Amino acid sequence: MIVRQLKDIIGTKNDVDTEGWNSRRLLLKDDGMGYSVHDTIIKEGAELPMHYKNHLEAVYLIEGKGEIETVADGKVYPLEIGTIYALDQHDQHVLRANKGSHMRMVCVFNPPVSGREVHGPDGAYPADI
Ligand code: 9YT
Repeated sequence: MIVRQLKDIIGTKNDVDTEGWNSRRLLLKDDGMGYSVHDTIIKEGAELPMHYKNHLEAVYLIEGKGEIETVADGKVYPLEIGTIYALDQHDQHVLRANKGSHMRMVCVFNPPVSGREVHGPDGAYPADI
């Protein structure tokens, strides 16, 4: 069994901090679960265009407020605590944290993230690295 605590991940290589988000990877590909689980902070006021062409991602909001826009149809969905969204169509999207509010989200990726990915110019993570 794997037992981990967020406090043991903070400040390690599995704590990935970028301009718009900070992803603490709780479970990764090498853990062998078939998915990865991340505790992610979307920073206050951030606007993040993303397109996970090679992954399915589900995201559950546990702190803060914001919105998500699906690029194909321009629909905007408010995000508040208790909202889950699942990018079941590999939906191209823009994630926004409200001004004055970060968002904290539990993210699950299938296939799992290895921890070595960076977003490409197209907003995707590469497949299976
Ligand atoms: C919610 C989201 O897509 N955030 C970007 C970072 C990503 N979740 C990651 O690698 O943890």
